[in-house]
Amino acid sequence: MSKSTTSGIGTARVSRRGFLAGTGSILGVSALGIPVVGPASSASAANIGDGATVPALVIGTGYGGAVAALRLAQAGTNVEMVEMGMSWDTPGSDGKIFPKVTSPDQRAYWLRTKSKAPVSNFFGFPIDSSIAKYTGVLDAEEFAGITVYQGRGIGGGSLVNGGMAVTPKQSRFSSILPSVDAAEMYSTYYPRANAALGVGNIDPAWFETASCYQYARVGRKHAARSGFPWTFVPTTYDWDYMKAEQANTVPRSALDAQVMYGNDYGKKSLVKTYLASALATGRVNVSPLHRVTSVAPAPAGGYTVTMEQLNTVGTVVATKTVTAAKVFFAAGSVGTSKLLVKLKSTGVLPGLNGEVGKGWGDNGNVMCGRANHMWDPTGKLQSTIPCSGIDNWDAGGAFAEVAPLPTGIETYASLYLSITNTTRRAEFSWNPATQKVDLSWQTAWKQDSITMAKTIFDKINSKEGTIYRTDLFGAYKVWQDGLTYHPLGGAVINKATDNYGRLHGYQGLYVIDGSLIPGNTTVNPFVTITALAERNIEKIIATDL
Ligand code: FAE
Repeated sequence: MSKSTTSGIGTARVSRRGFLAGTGSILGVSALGIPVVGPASSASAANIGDGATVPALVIGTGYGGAVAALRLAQAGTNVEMVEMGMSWDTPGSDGKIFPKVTSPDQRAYWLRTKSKAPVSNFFGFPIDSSIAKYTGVLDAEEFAGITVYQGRGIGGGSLVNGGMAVTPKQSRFSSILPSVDAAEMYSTYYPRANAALGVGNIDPAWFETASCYQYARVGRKHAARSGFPWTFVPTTYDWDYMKAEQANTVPRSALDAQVMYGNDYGKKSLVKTYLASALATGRVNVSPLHRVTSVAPAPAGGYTVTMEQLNTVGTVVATKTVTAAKVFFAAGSVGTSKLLVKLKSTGVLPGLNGEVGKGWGDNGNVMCGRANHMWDPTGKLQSTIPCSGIDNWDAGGAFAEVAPLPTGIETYASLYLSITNTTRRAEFSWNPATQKVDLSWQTAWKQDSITMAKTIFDKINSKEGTIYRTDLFGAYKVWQDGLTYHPLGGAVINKATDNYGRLHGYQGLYVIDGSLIPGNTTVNPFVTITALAERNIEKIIATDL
Protein backbone atom coordinates (compact mmCIF):
# COMPACT_ATOMS: atom_id res chain seq x y z
CA MET A 1 0.00 0.00 0.00
CA SER A 2 1.22 3.46 -0.70
CA LYS A 3 2.42 5.56 2.16
CA SER A 4 0.07 8.39 1.35
CA THR A 5 -3.02 6.29 1.94
CA THR A 6 -2.11 5.56 5.52
CA SER A 7 -0.27 8.68 6.57
CA GLY A 8 -2.31 10.21 9.30
CA ILE A 9 -4.04 7.00 10.37
CA GLY A 10 -4.17 6.75 14.09
CA THR A 11 -2.35 9.95 14.77
CA ALA A 12 -5.34 11.79 16.17
CA ARG A 13 -6.81 11.30 19.59
CA VAL A 14 -9.46 8.65 19.94
CA SER A 15 -12.93 9.96 20.48
CA ARG A 16 -15.41 7.45 21.74
CA ARG A 17 -17.54 7.76 18.62
CA GLY A 18 -14.64 7.33 16.20
CA PHE A 19 -13.28 4.47 18.23
CA LEU A 20 -16.53 2.57 18.19
CA ALA A 21 -17.17 3.24 14.53
CA GLY A 22 -13.67 2.06 13.79
CA THR A 23 -14.18 -1.27 15.45
CA GLY A 24 -16.65 -2.10 12.70
CA SER A 25 -18.37 -3.35 15.79
CA ILE A 26 -20.68 -6.26 15.34
CA LEU A 27 -21.71 -5.80 18.94
CA GLY A 28 -24.49 -3.41 19.77
CA VAL A 29 -24.01 -4.28 23.39
CA SER A 30 -20.57 -5.05 24.67
CA ALA A 31 -19.66 -8.37 26.15
CA LEU A 32 -20.02 -6.76 29.56
CA GLY A 33 -23.65 -5.92 28.92
CA ILE A 34 -22.84 -2.25 28.68
CA PRO A 35 -24.32 -0.47 25.66
CA VAL A 36 -21.49 0.65 23.44
CA VAL A 37 -23.55 3.45 21.93
CA GLY A 38 -24.65 5.90 24.57
CA PRO A 39 -24.75 9.53 25.60
CA ALA A 40 -22.04 11.89 24.47
CA SER A 41 -18.67 11.20 25.98
CA SER A 42 -17.39 13.36 28.79
CA ALA A 43 -13.89 12.17 28.00
CA SER A 44 -11.44 14.75 26.81
CA ALA A 45 -11.88 15.58 23.15
CA ALA A 46 -8.15 15.64 22.48
CA ASN A 47 -4.91 13.81 23.05
CA ILE A 48 -3.70 14.22 26.59
CA GLY A 49 -2.44 17.79 27.03
CA ASP A 50 1.02 18.85 28.10
CA GLY A 51 0.87 19.90 31.75
CA ALA A 52 -2.39 18.07 32.50
CA THR A 53 -3.18 16.79 35.98
CA VAL A 54 -5.10 13.50 36.05
CA PRO A 55 -6.31 11.15 38.78
CA ALA A 56 -5.24 7.94 37.04
CA LEU A 57 -2.93 7.28 34.13
CA VAL A 58 -2.67 3.86 32.50
CA ILE A 59 0.43 3.11 30.41
CA GLY A 60 -0.59 0.71 27.62
CA THR A 61 -3.92 -0.52 26.25
CA GLY A 62 -3.50 -4.32 26.30
CA TYR A 63 -5.30 -6.72 28.64
CA GLY A 64 -4.07 -5.37 31.97
CA GLY A 65 -4.56 -1.75 30.93
CA ALA A 66 -8.05 -2.32 29.53
CA VAL A 67 -9.23 -4.04 32.72
CA ALA A 68 -7.78 -1.27 34.90
CA ALA A 69 -9.34 1.50 32.80
CA LEU A 70 -12.80 -0.05 32.72
CA ARG A 71 -13.01 -0.87 36.40
CA LEU A 72 -11.53 2.46 37.54
CA ALA A 73 -13.98 4.33 35.32
CA GLN A 74 -16.92 2.30 36.60
CA ALA A 75 -15.81 3.22 40.12
CA GLY A 76 -16.03 6.91 39.15
CA THR A 77 -12.38 7.72 38.40
CA ASN A 78 -11.41 9.54 35.21
CA VAL A 79 -8.71 7.65 33.37
CA GLU A 80 -6.15 8.72 30.78
CA MET A 81 -4.72 5.83 28.74
CA VAL A 82 -1.46 6.36 26.88
CA GLU A 83 -0.52 3.96 24.05
CA MET A 84 2.68 4.01 21.99
CA GLY A 85 1.01 2.35 18.99
CA MET A 86 -1.67 3.63 16.63
CA SER A 87 -5.41 3.47 16.64
CA TRP A 88 -6.26 0.81 14.06
CA ASP A 89 -9.53 2.14 12.77
CA THR A 90 -9.06 3.25 9.16
CA PRO A 91 -8.79 1.01 6.10
CA GLY A 92 -5.88 1.38 3.72
CA SER A 93 -6.12 1.61 -0.07
CA ASP A 94 -6.91 -2.11 -0.24
CA GLY A 95 -10.05 -1.54 1.83
CA LYS A 96 -8.62 -3.46 4.77
CA ILE A 97 -7.30 -2.19 8.08
CA PHE A 98 -4.75 -5.00 8.33
CA PRO A 99 -2.63 -6.99 5.86
CA LYS A 100 -2.57 -10.78 5.48
CA VAL A 101 0.19 -12.92 6.97
CA THR A 102 1.10 -13.90 3.43
CA SER A 103 1.65 -10.32 2.24
CA PRO A 104 2.99 -8.09 5.01
CA ASP A 105 3.31 -4.40 4.19
CA GLN A 106 4.16 -1.36 6.31
CA ARG A 107 1.09 -1.94 8.50
CA ALA A 108 2.53 -5.28 9.63
CA TYR A 109 5.63 -4.27 11.60
CA TRP A 110 6.63 -1.74 14.21
CA LEU A 111 9.34 0.47 12.67
CA ARG A 112 11.13 -2.23 10.64
CA THR A 113 12.29 -2.05 7.05
CA LYS A 114 12.06 -5.81 6.52
CA SER A 115 9.44 -8.26 7.71
CA LYS A 116 10.50 -10.83 10.33
CA ALA A 117 8.03 -13.70 10.08
CA PRO A 118 8.18 -16.55 12.63
CA VAL A 119 7.89 -18.99 9.73
CA SER A 120 10.75 -17.34 7.87
CA ASN A 121 11.35 -19.84 5.09
CA PHE A 122 9.45 -22.03 2.69
CA PHE A 123 11.11 -25.00 1.06
CA GLY A 124 14.22 -23.54 2.70
CA PHE A 125 14.02 -20.19 0.89
CA PRO A 126 13.76 -16.98 2.95
CA ILE A 127 10.39 -15.27 2.52
CA ASP A 128 10.87 -12.02 4.44
CA SER A 129 10.45 -8.91 2.32
CA SER A 130 11.25 -5.19 2.41
CA ILE A 131 8.59 -2.90 3.86
CA ALA A 132 8.35 0.83 4.52
CA LYS A 133 9.20 1.93 8.05
CA TYR A 134 5.94 2.57 9.86
CA THR A 135 4.33 2.27 13.28
CA GLY A 136 2.88 -1.12 12.32
CA VAL A 137 0.90 -3.47 14.51
CA LEU A 138 3.43 -6.20 15.36
CA ASP A 139 6.72 -5.52 17.10
CA ALA A 140 9.42 -8.16 16.68
CA GLU A 141 11.62 -6.78 19.45
CA GLU A 142 15.10 -8.24 19.38
CA PHE A 143 17.16 -8.99 22.46
CA ALA A 144 20.51 -10.81 22.41
CA GLY A 145 19.05 -14.30 22.76
CA ILE A 146 15.42 -14.01 21.71
CA THR A 147 12.94 -12.08 19.55
CA VAL A 148 9.85 -11.08 21.52
CA TYR A 149 6.69 -10.55 19.44
CA GLN A 150 4.21 -8.00 20.82
CA GLY A 151 1.17 -6.09 19.64
CA ARG A 152 1.41 -2.32 19.13
CA GLY A 153 -1.66 -0.15 19.01
CA ILE A 154 -4.87 0.46 20.90
CA GLY A 155 -5.74 -3.06 22.05
CA GLY A 156 -2.15 -4.25 22.56
CA GLY A 157 -1.64 -7.98 22.06
CA SER A 158 -5.34 -8.53 21.37
CA LEU A 159 -4.81 -6.99 17.91
CA VAL A 160 -2.30 -9.61 16.79
CA ASN A 161 -2.87 -12.72 18.83
CA GLY A 162 -4.51 -15.97 17.81
CA GLY A 163 -7.42 -15.47 20.20
CA MET A 164 -6.78 -18.75 22.04
CA ALA A 165 -8.44 -18.08 25.38
CA VAL A 166 -7.31 -20.83 27.70
CA THR A 167 -7.96 -21.09 31.42
CA PRO A 168 -5.21 -23.24 32.93
CA LYS A 169 -6.17 -26.36 34.86
CA GLN A 170 -6.79 -25.46 38.48
CA SER A 171 -4.47 -28.24 39.60
CA ARG A 172 -1.62 -26.38 37.88
CA PHE A 173 -2.44 -22.92 39.20
CA SER A 174 -0.21 -23.06 42.27
CA SER A 175 2.79 -23.46 39.97
CA ILE A 176 1.72 -20.36 38.02
CA LEU A 177 0.88 -17.88 40.80
CA PRO A 178 1.73 -19.49 44.16
CA SER A 179 0.76 -16.46 46.27
CA VAL A 180 -2.70 -16.04 44.73
CA ASP A 181 -5.80 -17.75 46.15
CA ALA A 182 -6.72 -20.31 43.47
CA ALA A 183 -10.26 -20.94 44.74
CA GLU A 184 -11.09 -17.24 44.41
CA MET A 185 -9.55 -17.05 40.94
CA TYR A 186 -11.55 -20.02 39.65
CA SER A 187 -14.84 -19.06 41.29
CA THR A 188 -14.78 -15.34 40.54
CA TYR A 189 -12.02 -13.85 38.40
CA TYR A 190 -11.51 -16.41 35.63
CA PRO A 191 -15.29 -16.48 34.97
CA ARG A 192 -15.40 -12.66 35.05
CA ALA A 193 -12.51 -12.42 32.59
CA ASN A 194 -13.89 -15.06 30.24
CA ALA A 195 -17.31 -13.38 30.16
CA ALA A 196 -15.92 -9.91 29.54
CA LEU A 197 -13.52 -11.14 26.84
CA GLY A 198 -16.39 -12.86 25.03
CA VAL A 199 -14.74 -16.28 25.13
CA GLY A 200 -16.63 -18.99 23.28
CA ASN A 201 -16.30 -22.54 22.01
CA ILE A 202 -16.35 -23.95 18.52
CA ASP A 203 -19.46 -25.94 17.58
CA PRO A 204 -18.08 -29.51 17.64
CA ALA A 205 -20.47 -30.74 14.95
CA TRP A 206 -19.48 -27.92 12.58
CA PHE A 207 -15.81 -28.63 13.31
CA GLU A 208 -16.21 -32.11 11.84
CA THR A 209 -17.27 -30.74 8.46
CA ALA A 210 -15.55 -27.35 8.08
CA SER A 211 -12.86 -27.54 5.42
CA CYS A 212 -10.96 -24.70 7.13
CA TYR A 213 -10.25 -26.99 10.12
CA GLN A 214 -9.07 -30.03 8.20
CA TYR A 215 -5.58 -29.27 9.53
CA ALA A 216 -6.89 -29.49 13.09
CA ARG A 217 -8.68 -32.78 12.40
CA VAL A 218 -5.44 -34.20 11.01
CA GLY A 219 -3.72 -32.95 14.18
CA ARG A 220 -6.34 -34.68 16.29
CA LYS A 221 -6.03 -37.97 14.41
CA HIS A 222 -2.28 -38.05 14.79
CA ALA A 223 -2.45 -37.14 18.50
CA ALA A 224 -5.04 -39.83 19.14
CA ARG A 225 -3.11 -42.55 17.32
CA SER A 226 -0.12 -41.84 19.58
CA GLY A 227 -2.29 -41.84 22.69
CA PHE A 228 -2.08 -38.12 23.54
CA PRO A 229 -4.99 -36.22 25.11
CA TRP A 230 -6.35 -33.74 22.53
CA THR A 231 -8.67 -30.92 23.47
CA PHE A 232 -10.72 -28.14 21.93
CA VAL A 233 -9.52 -24.70 22.99
CA PRO A 234 -11.91 -21.76 23.59
CA THR A 235 -11.25 -18.55 21.70
CA THR A 236 -12.30 -14.91 21.43
CA TYR A 237 -13.34 -15.36 17.79
CA ASP A 238 -17.00 -14.86 16.93
CA TRP A 239 -17.85 -18.44 15.94
CA ASP A 240 -21.02 -17.46 14.08
CA TYR A 241 -18.90 -15.13 12.00
CA MET A 242 -16.40 -17.94 11.39
CA LYS A 243 -19.22 -20.16 10.12
CA ALA A 244 -20.36 -17.35 7.83
CA GLU A 245 -16.79 -16.96 6.56
CA GLN A 246 -16.69 -20.64 5.71
CA ALA A 247 -20.06 -20.28 3.95
CA ASN A 248 -18.65 -17.27 2.10
CA THR A 249 -21.55 -15.01 3.10
CA VAL A 250 -19.43 -12.32 4.85
CA PRO A 251 -16.05 -10.70 4.19
CA ARG A 252 -13.37 -13.09 5.36
CA SER A 253 -10.67 -12.44 7.93
CA ALA A 254 -9.63 -15.69 9.70
CA LEU A 255 -10.24 -17.45 6.37
CA ASP A 256 -8.33 -14.77 4.51
CA ALA A 257 -4.95 -15.28 6.19
CA GLN A 258 -5.39 -12.49 8.73
CA VAL A 259 -4.00 -13.04 12.21
CA MET A 260 -0.68 -11.82 13.55
CA TYR A 261 -0.76 -8.56 11.55
CA GLY A 262 -4.32 -7.94 12.74
CA ASN A 263 -7.83 -9.17 11.97
CA ASP A 264 -10.44 -6.97 10.28
CA TYR A 265 -13.69 -8.68 11.25
CA GLY A 266 -14.37 -11.73 13.40
CA LYS A 267 -11.93 -11.53 16.29
CA LYS A 268 -13.23 -9.92 19.46
CA SER A 269 -10.15 -7.87 20.26
CA LEU A 270 -10.15 -5.64 23.33
CA VAL A 271 -11.32 -2.82 21.05
CA LYS A 272 -14.68 -4.60 20.82
CA THR A 273 -14.90 -5.70 24.48
CA TYR A 274 -13.15 -4.11 27.48
CA LEU A 275 -12.03 -0.94 25.71
CA ALA A 276 -15.44 -0.32 24.11
CA SER A 277 -17.03 -0.67 27.54
CA ALA A 278 -14.39 1.58 29.11
CA LEU A 279 -14.97 4.34 26.56
CA ALA A 280 -18.73 3.98 26.93
CA THR A 281 -18.42 5.10 30.56
CA GLY A 282 -17.43 8.54 29.29
CA ARG A 283 -14.59 8.62 31.82
CA VAL A 284 -11.79 7.21 29.69
CA ASN A 285 -9.62 8.97 27.12
CA VAL A 286 -6.99 7.23 24.99
CA SER A 287 -3.99 8.91 23.37
CA PRO A 288 -2.38 6.79 20.63
CA LEU A 289 1.20 7.26 19.44
CA HIS A 290 2.24 8.44 22.90
CA ARG A 291 5.15 6.56 24.47
CA VAL A 292 5.88 6.95 28.17
CA THR A 293 9.57 7.41 28.95
CA SER A 294 9.59 8.37 32.64
CA VAL A 295 7.54 8.27 35.83
CA ALA A 296 9.04 10.30 38.69
CA PRO A 297 7.72 11.37 42.09
CA ALA A 298 6.16 14.84 41.71
CA PRO A 299 7.17 17.52 44.22
CA ALA A 300 3.60 18.14 45.38
CA GLY A 301 2.58 14.46 45.46
CA GLY A 302 1.65 11.99 42.74
CA TYR A 303 3.90 11.36 39.77
CA THR A 304 5.30 13.32 36.86
CA VAL A 305 4.86 11.20 33.75
CA THR A 306 6.94 12.11 30.71
CA MET A 307 5.87 10.95 27.28
CA GLU A 308 6.88 11.33 23.65
CA GLN A 309 4.33 11.81 20.92
CA LEU A 310 5.33 9.95 17.74
CA ASN A 311 4.41 10.27 14.09
CA THR A 312 3.85 7.18 11.94
CA VAL A 313 7.52 6.81 11.03
CA GLY A 314 8.46 6.86 14.69
CA THR A 315 9.84 10.40 14.90
CA VAL A 316 9.22 12.24 18.17
CA VAL A 317 7.05 15.25 17.34
CA ALA A 318 6.35 16.47 20.90
CA THR A 319 7.33 15.77 24.49
CA LYS A 320 4.75 16.17 27.25
CA THR A 321 4.72 15.95 31.01
CA VAL A 322 1.60 15.12 32.97
CA THR A 323 0.95 14.80 36.69
CA ALA A 324 -0.96 11.70 37.78
CA ALA A 325 -2.08 10.75 41.27
CA LYS A 326 -1.91 7.08 40.39
CA VAL A 327 0.00 5.35 37.61
CA PHE A 328 -0.76 1.86 36.29
CA PHE A 329 2.06 0.13 34.41
CA ALA A 330 0.30 -1.94 31.73
CA ALA A 331 2.92 -1.73 28.98
CA GLY A 332 3.22 -5.53 28.81
CA SER A 333 5.91 -7.73 30.33
CA VAL A 334 8.69 -6.20 28.23
CA GLY A 335 7.40 -2.62 28.19
CA THR A 336 6.75 -2.44 31.93
CA SER A 337 9.99 -4.23 32.85
CA LYS A 338 12.07 -1.97 30.61
CA LEU A 339 10.54 1.16 32.12
CA LEU A 340 10.91 0.02 35.73
CA VAL A 341 14.49 -1.23 35.30
CA LYS A 342 15.52 2.02 33.64
CA LEU A 343 13.81 4.17 36.27
CA LYS A 344 15.36 2.24 39.15
CA SER A 345 18.86 2.11 37.64
CA THR A 346 18.98 5.77 36.62
CA GLY A 347 17.94 6.95 40.07
CA VAL A 348 14.45 8.17 39.11
CA LEU A 349 12.70 5.52 41.24
CA PRO A 350 15.59 4.27 43.41
CA GLY A 351 13.24 2.82 46.02
CA LEU A 352 11.99 0.02 43.75
CA ASN A 353 13.22 -3.26 45.16
CA GLY A 354 15.78 -5.70 43.77
CA GLU A 355 13.13 -7.97 42.28
CA VAL A 356 12.36 -5.45 39.53
CA GLY A 357 13.45 -6.89 36.16
CA LYS A 358 13.62 -10.47 37.43
CA GLY A 359 11.61 -13.63 36.86
CA TRP A 360 11.14 -13.20 33.10
CA GLY A 361 10.23 -16.22 30.98
CA ASP A 362 9.10 -17.10 27.46
CA ASN A 363 6.21 -19.40 28.48
CA GLY A 364 8.37 -22.16 27.00
CA ASN A 365 7.39 -21.28 23.41
CA VAL A 366 8.90 -23.42 20.67
CA MET A 367 7.56 -24.19 17.17
CA CYS A 368 7.96 -27.09 14.79
CA GLY A 369 6.40 -28.52 11.66
CA ARG A 370 5.83 -32.10 10.54
CA ALA A 371 5.70 -33.37 6.97
CA ASN A 372 2.61 -35.48 6.45
CA HIS A 373 2.05 -38.21 3.89
CA MET A 374 0.23 -37.34 0.67
CA TRP A 375 -2.87 -39.10 2.00
CA ASP A 376 -3.02 -36.66 4.92
CA PRO A 377 -3.51 -33.25 3.31
CA THR A 378 -4.05 -30.41 5.79
CA GLY A 379 -6.11 -28.27 3.40
CA LYS A 380 -5.66 -25.26 1.13
CA LEU A 381 -8.07 -23.15 3.16
CA GLN A 382 -6.97 -22.90 6.82
CA SER A 383 -8.57 -20.79 9.54
CA THR A 384 -5.88 -18.70 11.19
CA ILE A 385 -7.55 -19.18 14.57
CA PRO A 386 -6.33 -22.36 16.24
CA CYS A 387 -9.08 -24.30 18.01
CA SER A 388 -7.31 -27.30 19.51
CA GLY A 389 -4.29 -28.50 21.42
CA ILE A 390 -2.42 -31.60 22.55
CA ASP A 391 -1.99 -31.77 26.32
CA ASN A 392 1.08 -33.74 27.37
CA TRP A 393 1.93 -31.39 30.25
CA ASP A 394 1.83 -33.88 33.07
CA ALA A 395 3.77 -36.61 31.27
CA GLY A 396 6.16 -34.56 29.14
CA GLY A 397 5.89 -30.88 30.10
CA ALA A 398 4.34 -29.70 26.82
CA PHE A 399 0.99 -28.31 25.67
CA ALA A 400 0.99 -27.94 21.88
CA GLU A 401 -1.50 -25.93 19.90
CA VAL A 402 -2.30 -27.30 16.48
CA ALA A 403 -1.48 -24.21 14.44
CA PRO A 404 -2.47 -23.20 10.92
CA LEU A 405 -0.14 -22.62 7.98
CA PRO A 406 -2.47 -20.42 5.92
CA THR A 407 -0.51 -20.24 2.67
CA GLY A 408 -3.48 -20.83 0.36
CA ILE A 409 -1.86 -23.94 -1.11
CA GLU A 410 -1.70 -27.53 0.08
CA THR A 411 1.52 -27.89 2.08
CA TYR A 412 1.01 -31.34 3.67
CA ALA A 413 2.50 -29.72 6.77
CA SER A 414 1.30 -29.79 10.34
CA LEU A 415 2.50 -26.81 12.36
CA TYR A 416 2.58 -26.63 16.15
CA LEU A 417 3.31 -24.00 18.79
CA SER A 418 4.29 -25.72 22.03
CA ILE A 419 4.08 -24.16 25.46
CA THR A 420 6.51 -26.00 27.73
CA ASN A 421 7.35 -26.29 31.40
CA THR A 422 10.73 -24.61 31.21
CA THR A 423 12.21 -23.32 34.46
CA ARG A 424 14.62 -20.93 32.73
CA ARG A 425 14.19 -17.33 33.87
CA ALA A 426 16.01 -14.27 32.57
CA GLU A 427 16.59 -10.81 33.97
CA PHE A 428 16.36 -7.32 32.49
CA SER A 429 19.24 -4.95 33.30
CA TRP A 430 20.18 -1.38 32.44
CA ASN A 431 23.14 -0.98 30.09
CA PRO A 432 24.66 2.46 30.73
CA ALA A 433 26.85 2.23 27.61
CA THR A 434 23.93 1.82 25.21
CA GLN A 435 21.37 3.57 27.46
CA LYS A 436 19.11 0.57 26.80
CA VAL A 437 17.70 -2.35 28.76
CA ASP A 438 19.22 -5.79 28.04
CA LEU A 439 17.68 -9.21 28.67
CA SER A 440 19.86 -12.12 29.83
CA TRP A 441 17.97 -14.84 27.89
CA GLN A 442 20.15 -17.38 26.09
CA THR A 443 18.97 -19.16 22.95
CA ALA A 444 20.55 -22.40 24.18
CA TRP A 445 18.01 -22.48 27.03
CA LYS A 446 15.34 -23.39 24.47
CA GLN A 447 16.83 -26.88 24.38
CA ASP A 448 14.77 -27.65 27.49
CA SER A 449 11.62 -26.69 25.61
CA ILE A 450 12.63 -28.65 22.53
CA THR A 451 13.20 -31.75 24.66
CA MET A 452 9.71 -31.38 26.14
CA ALA A 453 8.03 -30.75 22.78
CA LYS A 454 9.81 -33.81 21.39
CA THR A 455 7.95 -35.98 23.91
CA ILE A 456 4.94 -35.36 21.67
CA PHE A 457 6.30 -35.06 18.16
CA ASP A 458 9.01 -37.74 18.16
CA LYS A 459 6.32 -40.20 19.16
CA ILE A 460 3.84 -38.97 16.55
CA ASN A 461 6.49 -39.07 13.82
CA SER A 462 7.47 -42.56 14.80
CA LYS A 463 3.86 -43.77 14.88
CA GLU A 464 2.94 -42.09 11.57
CA GLY A 465 6.21 -42.82 9.78
CA THR A 466 6.67 -39.07 9.20
CA ILE A 467 9.50 -36.58 9.70
CA TYR A 468 9.99 -33.01 10.91
CA ARG A 469 9.86 -30.25 8.29
CA THR A 470 13.34 -28.75 7.96
CA ASP A 471 12.45 -25.90 5.58
CA LEU A 472 10.24 -23.53 7.62
CA PHE A 473 12.55 -21.75 10.05
CA GLY A 474 15.75 -21.63 7.98
CA ALA A 475 17.47 -24.14 5.74
CA TYR A 476 17.62 -27.51 7.55
CA LYS A 477 16.27 -26.05 10.79
CA VAL A 478 13.70 -28.17 12.62
CA TRP A 479 12.88 -25.95 15.61
CA GLN A 480 11.89 -22.29 15.76
CA ASP A 481 13.78 -21.64 19.00
CA GLY A 482 14.50 -17.94 18.61
CA LEU A 483 11.23 -16.33 19.67
CA THR A 484 8.38 -15.99 22.07
CA TYR A 485 4.83 -14.68 21.64
CA HIS A 486 4.19 -14.98 25.37
CA PRO A 487 6.57 -12.75 27.37
CA LEU A 488 5.79 -13.00 31.09
CA GLY A 489 7.37 -11.60 34.24
CA GLY A 490 9.85 -8.85 35.10
CA ALA A 491 7.80 -7.34 37.94
CA VAL A 492 6.58 -10.49 39.64
CA ILE A 493 3.63 -10.34 42.02
CA ASN A 494 4.46 -10.67 45.71
CA LYS A 495 8.11 -9.95 44.87
CA ALA A 496 8.56 -6.66 42.97
CA THR A 497 5.04 -5.76 44.08
CA ASP A 498 2.79 -6.73 46.94
CA ASN A 499 0.24 -9.50 46.41
CA TYR A 500 -2.02 -7.12 44.40
CA GLY A 501 0.45 -5.41 42.09
CA ARG A 502 1.30 -2.37 44.24
CA LEU A 503 4.96 -1.59 43.56
CA HIS A 504 7.08 -1.74 46.70
CA GLY A 505 8.62 1.60 47.60
CA TYR A 506 6.05 3.91 45.96
CA GLN A 507 2.45 4.51 46.96
CA GLY A 508 0.21 4.97 43.94
CA LEU A 509 2.33 2.99 41.46
CA TYR A 510 0.85 -0.29 40.25
CA VAL A 511 1.76 -3.09 37.83
CA ILE A 512 -1.27 -4.72 36.20
CA ASP A 513 -0.08 -6.70 33.15
CA GLY A 514 1.79 -9.85 32.17
CA SER A 515 4.93 -8.75 34.00
CA LEU A 516 3.29 -9.87 37.26
CA ILE A 517 3.34 -13.53 36.17
CA PRO A 518 6.62 -15.36 36.74
CA GLY A 519 7.48 -16.70 33.31
CA ASN A 520 4.89 -19.40 32.62
CA THR A 521 1.15 -20.00 32.60
CA THR A 522 1.13 -23.66 31.32
CA VAL A 523 -1.21 -22.52 28.51
CA ASN A 524 -1.67 -19.36 26.41
CA PRO A 525 -1.54 -16.43 28.82
CA PHE A 526 -4.08 -13.68 28.15
CA VAL A 527 -7.01 -15.12 30.11
CA THR A 528 -4.77 -15.43 33.17
CA ILE A 529 -3.41 -11.90 32.69
CA THR A 530 -7.00 -10.59 32.45
CA ALA A 531 -8.29 -12.56 35.43
CA LEU A 532 -5.37 -11.48 37.62
CA ALA A 533 -5.94 -7.86 36.61
CA GLU A 534 -9.62 -8.20 37.54
CA ARG A 535 -8.64 -9.56 40.96
CA ASN A 536 -6.05 -6.89 41.64
CA ILE A 537 -8.02 -3.87 40.47
CA GLU A 538 -10.99 -4.90 42.62
CA LYS A 539 -8.76 -4.84 45.70
CA ILE A 540 -7.05 -1.59 44.68
CA ILE A 541 -10.38 0.17 44.09
CA ALA A 542 -11.70 -1.06 47.44
CA THR A 543 -8.70 0.01 49.47
CA ASP A 544 -6.69 2.69 47.66
CA LEU A 545 -9.22 5.02 46.04
P1 FAE B 1 0.03 -6.14 25.96
O1 FAE B 1 -1.22 -6.74 25.44
O2 FAE B 1 1.29 -6.45 25.25
O3 FAE B 1 -0.19 -4.55 25.98
C1 FAE B 1 0.82 -3.64 26.31
C2 FAE B 1 0.58 -2.35 25.53
O4 FAE B 1 1.43 -1.33 26.04
C3 FAE B 1 0.87 -2.46 24.04
O5 FAE B 1 -0.22 -1.97 23.31
C4 FAE B 1 2.12 -1.58 23.87
O6 FAE B 1 2.20 -0.96 22.59
C5 FAE B 1 1.97 -0.58 24.97
N1 FAE B 1 3.23 0.01 25.43
C6 FAE B 1 4.39 -0.62 25.67
N2 FAE B 1 5.33 0.24 26.12
C7 FAE B 1 4.71 1.47 26.20
C8 FAE B 1 5.15 2.76 26.61
N3 FAE B 1 6.40 2.96 27.05
N4 FAE B 1 4.27 3.78 26.52
C9 FAE B 1 3.01 3.57 26.07
N5 FAE B 1 2.55 2.36 25.68
C10 FAE B 1 3.39 1.32 25.75
O7 FAE B 1 0.27 -6.50 27.47
N6 FAE B 1 -2.01 -15.16 24.13
C11 FAE B 1 -3.04 -15.99 24.32
O8 FAE B 1 -3.50 -16.16 25.46
N7 FAE B 1 -3.62 -16.66 23.26
C12 FAE B 1 -3.15 -16.53 21.99
O9 FAE B 1 -3.71 -17.13 21.04
C13 FAE B 1 -2.03 -15.67 21.76
N8 FAE B 1 -1.50 -15.54 20.52
C14 FAE B 1 -0.49 -14.61 20.33
C15 FAE B 1 -0.01 -14.40 19.03
C16 FAE B 1 0.95 -13.41 18.79
C17 FAE B 1 1.48 -13.20 17.39
C18 FAE B 1 1.43 -12.61 19.88
C19 FAE B 1 2.44 -11.52 19.65
C20 FAE B 1 0.96 -12.83 21.15
C21 FAE B 1 0.00 -13.83 21.40
N9 FAE B 1 -0.50 -14.05 22.68
C22 FAE B 1 -1.51 -14.95 22.88
C23 FAE B 1 0.03 -13.32 23.85
C24 FAE B 1 -0.90 -12.23 24.37
O10 FAE B 1 -1.34 -11.40 23.30
C25 FAE B 1 -0.15 -11.43 25.44
O11 FAE B 1 0.18 -12.33 26.48
C26 FAE B 1 -0.96 -10.29 25.99
O12 FAE B 1 -1.33 -9.37 24.99
C27 FAE B 1 -0.20 -9.55 27.09
O13 FAE B 1 -1.08 -8.64 27.73
P2 FAE B 1 -0.51 -7.42 28.55
O14 FAE B 1 -1.65 -6.67 29.11
O15 FAE B 1 0.55 -7.90 29.48
